[in-house]
Amino acid sequence: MEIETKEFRTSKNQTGALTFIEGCKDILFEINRVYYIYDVAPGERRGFHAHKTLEQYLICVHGSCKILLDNGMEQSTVQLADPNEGLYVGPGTWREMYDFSDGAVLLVLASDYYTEDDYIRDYQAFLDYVRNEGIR
Ligand code: T46
Repeated sequence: MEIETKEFRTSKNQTGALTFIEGCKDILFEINRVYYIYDVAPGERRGFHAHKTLEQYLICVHGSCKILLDNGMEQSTVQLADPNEGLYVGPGTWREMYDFSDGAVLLVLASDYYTEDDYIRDYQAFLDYVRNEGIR
């Protein structure tokens, strides 16, 4: 399946690095929520859901982690290990996050507020959803 990553603009010099992300320029959806995942214990796996409408960019701003994406027909795995790389995850995509390195921080820019109604947390329900909605 097609994976959409984006390299955000970064200023680097001898004093360090600074990555910047601007609404409407770098991210085409309106950013309504930011959250971050950290302190993930070794071997833990998170996610196991899809969203009906939510769009997100996932950025591992410290350390590394892997993301499994599944569109109901195909799966792909991406390693995020660069703080200026964003992975787009759109609606109708099952995701699992795993292999978090020690101290990893996964930052997420989301198009909407949190609502449990937007989640599909059962894999068979996800398969039915993408087939019925004609997403894939
Ligand atoms: C996603 C992946 C990448 C809130 O109350 N507000 C929030 O904004 C979020 C994101 C979560 N929560 C609550 C819901 C659960 O009781 O925090 C708890 C943990 O959430 P969840 O188990 O959904 O976390 P992950 O890491 O499995 O998934 C999260 C996002 O929920 C999800 O949208 O795409 O990160």
